[in-house]
Amino acid sequence: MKIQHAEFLTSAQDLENCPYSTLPEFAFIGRSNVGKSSLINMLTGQKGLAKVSATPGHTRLINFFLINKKWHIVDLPGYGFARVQKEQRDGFHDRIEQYIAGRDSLTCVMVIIDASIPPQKIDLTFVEWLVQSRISFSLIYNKSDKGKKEKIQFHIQAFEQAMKLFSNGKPNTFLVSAKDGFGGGKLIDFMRGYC
Ligand SMILES: Nc1nc2c(ncn2[C@@H]2O[C@H](COP(=O)(O)OP(=O)(O)OP(=O)(O)O)[C@@H](O)[C@H]2O)c(=O)[nH]1
Ligand SMILES: [Mg+2]
Repeated sequence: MKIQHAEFLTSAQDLENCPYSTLPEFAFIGRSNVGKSSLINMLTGQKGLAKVSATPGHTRLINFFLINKKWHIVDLPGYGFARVQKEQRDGFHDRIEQYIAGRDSLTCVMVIIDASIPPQKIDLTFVEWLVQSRISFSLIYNKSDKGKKEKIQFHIQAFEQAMKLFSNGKPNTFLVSAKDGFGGGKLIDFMRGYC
């Protein structure tokens, strides 16, 4: 199933300034440069919808997109960008955490993981926080086009293994590539299932 209609709605600095909504909402989050914005463009079929950058830390605001006039995708700033000043970085984290923990219409947090590299501590720490906070999330392994299939599978298994230290359950997982479109249909179907 494809997305027929997608439009940029608005940007917000923090939870307080997010638009009032009762529509189901899916927030895309992950390390800087993991491909959150690229993934949104791939899913919507609109290359320039979310801003993609070669410079990590590009997305600074909470960006809202209206999908098929029925649900929202939200592009969040990436976490763990070392070149952003520490004070500013912590501010980012606070604002993102407040949005995730406090947004009533948030249906599912879509955690984007780079499957082309081994598990990163910062991703595991974030996922652990979601588990402890009892926030509903899915894992989206991106960049499946980058490297051999065996290596990608090895990284995914290692991530799942590491998660066992703090979680009994197994979240929904998806393997995708924002670059070549792999897995996009399944991800859209999953989100549409809530709408
Ligand atoms: N090979 C490959 N490259 C990708 C994929 N997804 C994104 N990229 C590249 O990764 C870089 C970062 O992509 P963005 O979409 O800007 O990443 P982001 O997570 O939104 O980054 P921030 O907004 O800085 O947090 C770009 O150069 C993309 O072209 C993918 O699936 N495969
Ligand atoms: Mg981005």
